[in-house]
Amino acid sequence: DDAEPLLSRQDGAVLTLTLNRPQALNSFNGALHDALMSALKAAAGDAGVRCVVITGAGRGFCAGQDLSDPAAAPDLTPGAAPKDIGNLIEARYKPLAMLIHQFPVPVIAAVNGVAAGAGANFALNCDIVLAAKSASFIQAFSKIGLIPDCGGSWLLPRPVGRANAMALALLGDKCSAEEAQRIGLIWRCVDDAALQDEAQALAQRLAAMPSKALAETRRAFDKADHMDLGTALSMEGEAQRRLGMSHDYIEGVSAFFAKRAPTFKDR
Ligand code: T3D
Repeated sequence: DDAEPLLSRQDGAVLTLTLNRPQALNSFNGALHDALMSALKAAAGDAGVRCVVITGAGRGFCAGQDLSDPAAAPDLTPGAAPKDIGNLIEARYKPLAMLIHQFPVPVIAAVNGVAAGAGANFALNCDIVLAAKSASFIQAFSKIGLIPDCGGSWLLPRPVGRANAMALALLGDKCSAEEAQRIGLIWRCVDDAALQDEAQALAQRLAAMPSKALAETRRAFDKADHMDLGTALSMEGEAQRRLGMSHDYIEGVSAFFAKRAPTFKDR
């Protein structure tokens, strides 16, 4: 149904991917999943990309799984056999979530409108979530008899605590961007008209920073979640050992003493 389910634009080292199924609030069908995975995989292997911005076309960001996609939707004919949708999670959502989780450069979600179901958790899995004030986040799963997927069980309780996470997931109510910022679910929200410019400015800033260190920071935060302080300190030492041997560290320190802007290139 879509000519181009994903739009792609590169400005310098910033790649912007726009989910482009506005008639269905950019919900995921097979074509969008395929296009997104291949664009992200290509960007991960492209030294010319140092930050990715993901946003949505039209009034929504992403309404999660396209519930009319025959590959995923239940057969609504009375008496029809239930469908195994577990495979869809393994085949589509898990690889997408893991790719972003391990991405070599920062990924920003510029949430321009409603983010529901897997669309909300897809956004929350990005490194920085910037949202328009009119945007919202909905854990829509409970309304259709499912659990939060696309990483929701892992991503939700961490930043907002169990009490907030449980209410969001069980009730499936709309959480406004301002409320999402207040409870720490997202980094911040901005005026609607400023969203794309702010996201691009942030992306250009991150693109000029030492990508390898930024990716190691994400990795360290996630690993430290399961560690005691002593183990975390050792893990930090290992990361500093790796980063200390990198071009970027030498460049960063040289630039500091030379009082000039650094040119980072590791990835
Ligand atoms: O196989 C599996 O299902 C497993 C995978 C699960 C992962 C998941 O993501 S499960 C959760 C799926 N998503 C949802 O349940 C959200 C469904 N959508 C909504 O609840 C509402 O659309 C919103 C709250 C997001 C927005 O409401 P509103 O009033 O602003 O817009 P609307 O009128 O409901 O939607 C606009 C159009 O987009 C509409 O089409 P129409 O009537 O204009 O032709 C609507 O049907 C379509 N649309 C919205 N969400 C989806 C969708 N079409 C297909 N799939 C959707 N998820």
